[in-house]
Amino acid sequence: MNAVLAAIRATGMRDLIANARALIFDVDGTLAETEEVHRCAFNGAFSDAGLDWHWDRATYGQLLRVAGGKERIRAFAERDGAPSLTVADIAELHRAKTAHYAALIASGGCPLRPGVGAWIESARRRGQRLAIATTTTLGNIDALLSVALGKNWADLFEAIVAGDDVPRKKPAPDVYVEALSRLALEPAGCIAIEDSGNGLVAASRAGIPVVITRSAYFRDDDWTGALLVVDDLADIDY
Ligand code: XBP
Ligand code: MG
Repeated sequence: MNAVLAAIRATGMRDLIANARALIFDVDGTLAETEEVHRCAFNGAFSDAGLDWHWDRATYGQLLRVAGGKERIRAFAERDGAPSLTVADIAELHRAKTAHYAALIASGGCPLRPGVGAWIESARRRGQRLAIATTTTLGNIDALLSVALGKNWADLFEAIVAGDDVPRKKPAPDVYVEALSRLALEPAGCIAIEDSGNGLVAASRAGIPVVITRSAYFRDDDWTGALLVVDDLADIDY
């Protein structure tokens, strides 16, 4: 057994996770490392629209502090001094981006991160309830999980809350509050699994204990208040 695993077992965290009433998963960066696919999808939409925009990794890493693709485009447009984009323009750009994302996922897929499949399987064995609370769209979740978990992926999750289902995106708690409402559960008995500082704040504001699985774009975020921080869910066998 590796040292991380032994330490986690010693802390009793493993039992805490195993006994949680529900596990509420974030999607991007948590279930799979999707942000590079999102970045390529944004650039594909900009190119199709004849915009001379190209988000490299450094730029995208900064823009990722803004949750939501439409909000991210707006933030960049304003930074880039292109205020002429209307709400409809941005919505159209985001629709095109979402189509690119689905095509990229369908053509190459994006595998689940290490340990995610095992956690879902363990939860099912235990009869533990599962939910999703994400900033992205239901279409993007379907594109990703249809490949990663099969066409009946949605049957695994009792509640699936996407970014546009609620008034405010992360770090606001809205998606987590809505997920708890649909599960009819109190926050303290659940566990949220997240990869970003925004996600940690969102779940914490909803009163849910958070396990952080660090992802490529958010490795050095502030994890103050997290129950546990690991590199991968595979570090915790429960
Ligand atoms: C991460 C996000 C999303 C994605 C892009 O969501 O902030 O905006 O980067 O997807 P999560 P959209 O809460 O799952 O980490 O373009 O559909 O917003
Ligand atoms: Mg995330």
